[in-house]
Amino acid sequence: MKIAIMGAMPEEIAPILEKLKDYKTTNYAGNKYYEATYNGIELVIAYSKIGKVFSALTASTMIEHFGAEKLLFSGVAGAVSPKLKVGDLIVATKLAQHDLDITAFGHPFGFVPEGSVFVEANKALIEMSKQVAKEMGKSVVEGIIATGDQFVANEERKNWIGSTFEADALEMEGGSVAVVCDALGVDFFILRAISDAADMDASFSFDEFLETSAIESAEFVMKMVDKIVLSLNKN
Ligand code: OS5
Repeated sequence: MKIAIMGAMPEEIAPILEKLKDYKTTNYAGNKYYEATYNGIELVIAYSKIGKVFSALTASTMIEHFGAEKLLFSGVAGAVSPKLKVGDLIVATKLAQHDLDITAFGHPFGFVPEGSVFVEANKALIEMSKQVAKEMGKSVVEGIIATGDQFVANEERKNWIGSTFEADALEMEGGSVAVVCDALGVDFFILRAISDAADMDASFSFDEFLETSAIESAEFVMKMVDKIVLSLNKN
């Protein structure tokens, strides 16, 4: 079993690489991929660079080139739900692309023919995350994540995304990773820790909390890996 762990920015995977210490680095298609053995399981780790295109490329590469059979995403997000505060963890139940718009042809936002507005994340991994949260004594919110090629720093846009997709959080990669994993039949799990409220102060909040929120998310994702290893050893 090989598990992919991806982020979008270097800061999102740095805590994971620090934990592993020993890994092999390969340059492929404009990115660095880090391979390691952890608790007897093979890992491939990478940050994609920002946005839907780069993240789709990295997810595809991890699966098709490096042979990943499950994909875990770790990173930060902007909060849409007022219940989510900086540092809170959200697990995506399903994801949509908020900037996908062919409504001129009568389709809903986020929809293209032969696609779907939402892509659902793997239920078993979400269930596993509940156990992990319990064991860590952390609370993790399950919710809808909306993805687009836009850093949202605007209350009006945020509220539109919230009402159109019932989104709880937003970011720039999860929806595209979900499409790739769904198409290739790979179980995926998208975890984000809140870095900002996607409002006029978002860029300042993001700069202040990127590192600490990324650590929160990465620590949780590594516990998910531990849990997956345990479940594989049981079967
Ligand atoms: O990966 C992008 C999406 N991430 C989640 C997120 C988010 N997405 C949308 N709206 C929000 N309000 C969000 N809050 C959190 C975070 C990330 C946002 S884009 C940040 C770009 C920051 C930056 N720009 N230049 N650098 C960093 C330095 C640099 C320079 C050269 C190479 C690499 C980095």
